[in-house]
Amino acid sequence: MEYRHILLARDGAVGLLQLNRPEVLNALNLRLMDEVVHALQAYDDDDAIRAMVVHGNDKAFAAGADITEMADAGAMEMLTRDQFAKWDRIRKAKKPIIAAVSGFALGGGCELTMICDIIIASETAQFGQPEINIGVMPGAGGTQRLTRAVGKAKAMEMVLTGRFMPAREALEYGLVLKVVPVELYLKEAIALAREIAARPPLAVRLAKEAVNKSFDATLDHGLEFERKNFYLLFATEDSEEGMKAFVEKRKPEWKGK
Ligand code: CO8
Repeated sequence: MEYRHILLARDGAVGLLQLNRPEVLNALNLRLMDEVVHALQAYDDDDAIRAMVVHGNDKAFAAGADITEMADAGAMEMLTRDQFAKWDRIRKAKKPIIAAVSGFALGGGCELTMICDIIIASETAQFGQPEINIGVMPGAGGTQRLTRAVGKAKAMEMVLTGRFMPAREALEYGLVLKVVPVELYLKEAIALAREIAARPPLAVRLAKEAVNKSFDATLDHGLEFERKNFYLLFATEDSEEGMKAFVEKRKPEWKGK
C-alpha cells in the first residue's frame, strides 16, 4: 500500500508511525485510518519489530475524525462504511503500541490513543471527546474506554460537555502514564518501547493480552485467561532461559521462542 498520510520509521526493534496531515491537525480521514491499520498490521507481522509508537506532531496528535468527510454522510452510509471494524484490528495487535501525544487528541484522535496500550503525553497535550459540539457522540470506543480509564463522573463531564482534559489532569486521572516537556514526549515513548522490546516477546504478547482482557471479561474469566497464558509461557524456551539466567546471575538471551 502506498502511504500518503502517514510516515514510517524504525528505531531498532521499535516501529514508528507518524500521522501526517498537519494542515488539518491530523484529522483522521478514511484513507489515513486505512493506512494506519495497514502499517500497524505490517509491523505486527514483522519479526524484527517488537513494539510500536504512534505519534503526531507537537501541535496535534489528531483533532478527530475528518469532519469535512463526515459532514454529508447519512446514517446508512456510516453504517455500511463500517470503518470501526478496521479499528478493531488495531485493538487486536499482538505487540504493544504506545501513543506519544502532544497537542490535540480529540474525538477519534483521543479514541485512537486509548486503543493503544500506553499513552505518554507532552505538557501541551489535551484530550477530549468534543463530538457533542457537532451534534454527535464518540463512535470509536470513547464512551467505553474513557469511562474505564478515568471513571464515570469525569467521562460524563467530558462526553456531555466536550470539555478538554489537559495533560496534568490526564495524569491525575490515570489516562496517561507520564507527562514530560514537549521536546521529550517522543523520546520517552521510544525509550519505553525499546525497554519493552528488550523483554521476551512471547511473555510480552501474552501479558499484554491478559491485561487487556481485564477490560472485557468478568474477574473470573480474566483470572482464568491470565492463568492460561501464565502456564503457556512455561512451554517457551525464553522462560527456561530467563529463570536459568537469574539463577546463574547472568543476563538472559531472548529467542522469542
Ligand atoms: N476535521 C477536519 N478538519 C479539521 C479538524 C477535523 N476534526 N480539526 C481541525 N481541522 C482543520 C480546520 O478546519 C483548519 O483548517 P483550515 O486551516 O483549512 O481552516 C485547520 O485544521 C486548523 O484548525 P483550526 O484553525 O480550527 O485550529 P485552532 O488551533 O484554532 O483550533 C481545534 C483547534 C480546537 C482542535 C479546532 O480545530 C477544533 O475544534 N477541531 C475539531 C475538533 C473536533 O470536534 N473533533 C471531533 C471530531 S468528530 C469525531 O472525531 C468522531 C469520532 C468517531 C469517529 C472516528 C472516525 C475517525
